Amino acid sequence: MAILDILNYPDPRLHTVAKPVKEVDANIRRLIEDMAVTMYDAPGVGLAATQVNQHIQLLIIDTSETKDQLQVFINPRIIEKSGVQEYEEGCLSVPGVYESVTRAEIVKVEALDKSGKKFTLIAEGLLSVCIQHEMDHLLGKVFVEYLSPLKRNRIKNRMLKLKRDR
Ligand code: GNR
Ligand code: NI
Repeated sequence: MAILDILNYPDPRLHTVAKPVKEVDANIRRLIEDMAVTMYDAPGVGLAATQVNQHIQLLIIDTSETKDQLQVFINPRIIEKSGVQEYEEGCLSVPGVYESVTRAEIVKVEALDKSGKKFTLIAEGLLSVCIQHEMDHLLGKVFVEYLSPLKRNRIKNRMLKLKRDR
């Protein structure tokens, strides 16, 4: 098990569109393990493969209080969504930034689990937000792209300055 490096905004690799996973094999299972320790270490409630520079359709989420309820989504598809909710979002790729984003309230998702078995899930609240946030990563989209250009530029410049000063 290894803690992986997380790409930081505005790294252009965060805008890569992820490809479908062809087979849930030992390599994928090792990546899931490494992503899980990386997410729990950060700590975060979700992580997309894109953020660890692996451009495949894989994301993990654990919104439980006890941090022992890992959910794995491979090749996820949103097949229904309804309502709207606003949530103060953060992102491990944009450390220290929390901004309100409007998304669907409820999503119905179809995906493969870590054994390659298809499942369907209806999610609301933080889990729904997380699924949408992580699926955006797989499309090469970071949550700050929902903000105004002014806010986004301020965040971009702050991130670049942080990187310079490191
Ligand atoms: O840890 C995370 N917290 C969070 C809070 C509100 C909305 C979305 C998230 S996801 C984020 C981890 C992350 O960056 N996943 O891509
Ligand atoms: Ni994120």
